[in-house]
Amino acid sequence: MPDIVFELIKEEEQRQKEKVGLIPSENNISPDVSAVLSSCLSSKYSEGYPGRRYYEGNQIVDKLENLAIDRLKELFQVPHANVQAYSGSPANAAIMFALLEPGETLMGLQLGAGGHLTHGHPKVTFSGKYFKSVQHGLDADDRIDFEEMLALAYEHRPKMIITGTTSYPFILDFARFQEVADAVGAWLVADISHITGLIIGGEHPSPVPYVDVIMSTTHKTFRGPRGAMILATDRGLAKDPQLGSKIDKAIIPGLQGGPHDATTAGIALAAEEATRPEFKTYVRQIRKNADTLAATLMAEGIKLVGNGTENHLMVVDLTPFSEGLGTQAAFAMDIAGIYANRNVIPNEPCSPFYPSGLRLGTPLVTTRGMKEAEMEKVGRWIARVIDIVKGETLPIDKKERGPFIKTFKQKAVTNPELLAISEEVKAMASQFPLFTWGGE
Ligand code: DSN
Repeated sequence: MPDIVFELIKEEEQRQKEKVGLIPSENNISPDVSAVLSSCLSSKYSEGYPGRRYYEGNQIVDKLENLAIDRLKELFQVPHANVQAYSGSPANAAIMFALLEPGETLMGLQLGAGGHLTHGHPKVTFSGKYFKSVQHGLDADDRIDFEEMLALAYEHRPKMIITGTTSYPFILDFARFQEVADAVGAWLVADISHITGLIIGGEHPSPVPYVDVIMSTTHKTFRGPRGAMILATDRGLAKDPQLGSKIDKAIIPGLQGGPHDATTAGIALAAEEATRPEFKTYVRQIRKNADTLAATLMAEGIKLVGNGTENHLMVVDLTPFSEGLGTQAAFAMDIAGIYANRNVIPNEPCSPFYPSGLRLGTPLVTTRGMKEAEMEKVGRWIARVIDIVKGETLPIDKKERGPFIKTFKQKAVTNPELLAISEEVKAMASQFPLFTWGGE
């Protein structure tokens, strides 16, 4: 009799097949990468780096790690790559550990403006607690305010500026970040986790000529296993020839123990997959799907931050209906078969826990083989869900919010209109496999 774990995995697979996943940071890996992840490599220990391990028996693992490193160096045209960080947050911690002393100044984009927790979010994160954090924001058009950023940089003289976003729907202008960093002599780090695949596929400009260090998770648009890469550029090594070695030492012995060798091999394979012509087609389709979804939502009267998207994601601004509607809308969408995440909007009027927005992205649905026609349907379903929940206004009294959401959820799970949409979504989504090369 199979263990309950296998039953639950089957259930999860069914859930993924029947629903439409719009979380912009999620993607499905190829069957080959999946096979690598469950291979014998996951049993090995290999602390250290190729050729200098603390454990024996790493002859093959050394070859695999060198392969991953060489493929990434070739793909991004950079002189140094590290593939051992367990994921994006530890990788950002390693870069800071390598280049900053505790108490030195770090600058990053505010979380509410589309930045990431590890980019110096104050008080609650290591990046905001152990370093002096300066956070920059957006202009009146919800785009990065480079004038404000430059003024803050002159005032606070950060030793490191980290660029990168998790809910910013526009192209990042790395040349402008470089101008700010150079004006104050700061290290410039680009966290491209969300847009790596777009960069490889030519749908977003590359940061390589402009920045010193690049960090990316490997499981978002890169479509590999859950992990991270840290790359040092020629520009970075020209500033400090020890940059690569400082990053490697920050990973081990600085922060981590043994690397996850199956992940390393999966990154090597994903790097090869990303060189194939079909990856370019896939990435182009991510963009087409994002444009179509954005256009459909706006045609249905739904407001988007920045009135659209220039990348793989968009942020719905629900404030024309009600402030703090994100939780209700995201929950109701899930009941209707479309899962995404609630998100803050620029100048969030409510709170990060009860935000006023939704974040939607197209990398995963594009991997499943969905195209413009499906995005139009998905956009119309989302509009119907929002229409159903738009009157579910969050109480002003903070004490009443928890009980209100609890009651709302109890009602939503049996809401016949949401359940009717979920049947339509299921009929459509079930026709698509979990993985295709996408866009062909
Ligand atoms: N969890 C990632 C995202 O959803 O964007 C960032 O860490």
